[in-house]
Amino acid sequence: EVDHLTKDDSSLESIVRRFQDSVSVSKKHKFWETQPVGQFKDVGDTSLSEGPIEPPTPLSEVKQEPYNLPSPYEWTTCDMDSEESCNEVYNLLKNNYVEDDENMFRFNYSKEFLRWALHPPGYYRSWHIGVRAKESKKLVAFITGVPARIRVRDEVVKMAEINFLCVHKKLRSKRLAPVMIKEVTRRVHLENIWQAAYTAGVVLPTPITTCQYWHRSLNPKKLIDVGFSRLGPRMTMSRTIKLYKLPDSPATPGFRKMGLRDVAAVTRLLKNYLSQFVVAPDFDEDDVEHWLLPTENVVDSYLVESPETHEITDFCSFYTLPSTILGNQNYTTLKAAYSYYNVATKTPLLQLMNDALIVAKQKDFDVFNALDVMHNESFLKELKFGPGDGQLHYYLYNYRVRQALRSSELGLVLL
Ligand code: MYA
Repeated sequence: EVDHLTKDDSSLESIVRRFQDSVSVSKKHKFWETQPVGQFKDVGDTSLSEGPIEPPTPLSEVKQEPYNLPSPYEWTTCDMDSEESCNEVYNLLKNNYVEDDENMFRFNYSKEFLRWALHPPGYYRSWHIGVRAKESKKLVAFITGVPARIRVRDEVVKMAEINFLCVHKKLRSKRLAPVMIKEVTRRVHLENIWQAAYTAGVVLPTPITTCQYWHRSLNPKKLIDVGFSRLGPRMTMSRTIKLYKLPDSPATPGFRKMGLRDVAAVTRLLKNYLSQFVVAPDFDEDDVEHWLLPTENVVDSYLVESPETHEITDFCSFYTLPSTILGNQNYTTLKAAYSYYNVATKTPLLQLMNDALIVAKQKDFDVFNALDVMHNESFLKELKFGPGDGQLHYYLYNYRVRQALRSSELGLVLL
């Protein structure tokens, strides 16, 4: 599986993958060809206008019963407040979710993270969908949606963000995924929502943009030992450790953790910053409180409060997503921080992000990852990030964008 867990670029493999992606536009997509998404045949057709591909249908015309599953399986709604359901989901994903191209690492989203990701303001429990084996009652597949307002140019559109699509390894290639996608679509429609946003490591019809992950080593020795990165040419371990060394504490005066009292100021900063991107979330204070207020081992946010004026001028954040290291004698877990939303109005973005690296190092992360979205390109190389070996494609469902965006025109980070 090629998906959005990437590690340092290993050039031959990534050349092969880029070649495969370039021919994949001619591949048949028996399912995706039937869906209201931009089709490969329409790429470059400027007569097609931007916006919804299909109009909404009256709610009474939305199918009232769930789609049929193959007879050994049944639908279940996963209540993430229940310790037992949350454990089942956690274990399904821990053992069957996204791996890198070479199957060395697998995402290991924590239970606290899953609860946070699935319980934003206005969430629907009915959008947390599981599939069980009827006989054993074992959870064998999962898909989720959460509501979001996403702006595309001047239009704010109610959407579902679809994530955590997972089919047990033993049940792959049986066309379960299309049934799950249709079922989540049906349940989103029942709430009178007709658009969705999602990301995937695979090429499907048709990405609105394609991003690359970049990785900044914080614990280079471990990263090399577990095969996440390699010693560069003409580099020794001790030179490598020195190269990635960081100061013990942040440099910017007034740099501190975000608190509840900062929600209004951070919302203002973020709204203003995100308004420049073609596609970005439309966050209100409730969203900011949920998505950006620090939650231990889930999301970290820092800001700069001017020591003189007490004005809040800059903001940075990252989320915690460890990966299981598959088959290593010495280590079981890779601790990774993922850059989330960052806004610099006074402190240079480079300095702000260097401070983010410093606090991530203090918190014992092994690596800091960032996509080349928003203004991230301006600090990646200088702060010694290296390009990853996989790509992340962004998609919208039932919404056409006239032309693919540059990754720097995207203001959206999905978990
Ligand atoms: S991305 C993360 C996806 N998960 C993983 O990579 C975990 C490991 N892999 C698996 O668990 C399975 O391989 C999955 C596929 C479940 C991915 N997004 O059942 P199949 C198409 C969309 O025989 P399996 C995330 O969570 C594939 O092209 N479609 O295959 C966002 C083919 O269709 P077509 C995908 O390998 C998810 C069909 O499925 C993906 O057993 C967003 C094959 O089905 C993928 N990542 O299972 C979902 N992978 O023939 C879309 C394969 O046409 C949401 N496929 O090429 C759309 C919006 C819905 C809401 C709308 C509301 C209005």
